[in-house]
Amino acid sequence: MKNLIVLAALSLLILPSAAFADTIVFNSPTTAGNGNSSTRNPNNTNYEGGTAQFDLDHHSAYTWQFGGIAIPAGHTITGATLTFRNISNWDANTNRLFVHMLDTARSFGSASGNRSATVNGVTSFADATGSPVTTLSDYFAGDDSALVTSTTGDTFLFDRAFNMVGQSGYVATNFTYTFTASQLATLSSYILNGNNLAFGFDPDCHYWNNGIVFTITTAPVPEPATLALLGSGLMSTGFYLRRRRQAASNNQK
Ligand SMILES: [Ca+2]
Ligand SMILES: [Ca+2]
Ligand SMILES: [Ca+2]
Ligand SMILES: [Ca+2]
Repeated sequence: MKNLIVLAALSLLILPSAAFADTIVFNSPTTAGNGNSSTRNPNNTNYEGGTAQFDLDHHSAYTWQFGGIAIPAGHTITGATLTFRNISNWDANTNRLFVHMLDTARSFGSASGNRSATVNGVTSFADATGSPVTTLSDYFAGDDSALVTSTTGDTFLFDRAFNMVGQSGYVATNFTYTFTASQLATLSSYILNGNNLAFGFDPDCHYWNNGIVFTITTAPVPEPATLALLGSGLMSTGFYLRRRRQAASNNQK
C-alpha cells in the first residue's frame, strides 16, 4: 500500500511535465509552381500537388533556411519530422530525392550565374542539364559551395525514389521522415548555433507536392530532484512487484 502511495505521488510529479511538451511547426514557403507555373502534373492530369507546392525541379538543388527558432527555456528536443505532402514523381523515369540538414545556408539579394536570388529563405542552383536527368547524384554530398559555405555543418538525412501517381505500386500519400536520435542531437547543435537551420533538397526528377512541413517536439529537461524521485519510484515499483509475486507464489503453496 505504501508503494502505491509512492507511485501515485510520482505520477503527480511526472504528469505535469508531460503536459508541457511543445510542438514547433515550420511550413515551407510556397514557391512558383513546378513546371509551367502549374500545381497540376501535366503527365497525370488526375493529380494536383496542391497550392502550397514547393518547387522540386530535377534541374535544380535547393536550400530552405529559416531563423528565430525558439526552443522553450528548460526544454530539450525529443523528436523531429520532415513531411512532404502529396509528393509524387513527374513521370515514370528513374528518380531520386536527396535531403540534407544544414546548420545554415547562404543568402543572396540577386541571382547570379546558375544560382537564384534568395526568396522567402529559398535559394536554387542549377545542378543538372538534359531531359530527363539521367545522372542521379547528391549535390550536397559534392561541391555545394554555391548554396552552402564549406565550414557549414551538413548532415545527410535520406534519399528516396517516388513513383508517379497511377504508376504500379504507388499510393498518393504524405511521406514523413523521422529523425534518428543522433540526428536530433545534431539538430539541437545546429539550432543553438544562431537559432537557425536549413534543409538541402536535391530532386533528380520533378516532384509534385503540396508543401513541406518540419515539426520539432520538445519537452522539459527533467531536473535532478525529479530524476532521483523517478529512480526511487522505479525501485519501489520493483520491490512492490517482487512482493506481489512472492505473495502469489506463497498463496499457491
Ligand atoms: Ca537536381
Ligand atoms: Ca544554425
Ligand atoms: Ca543532383
Ligand atoms: Ca555538403
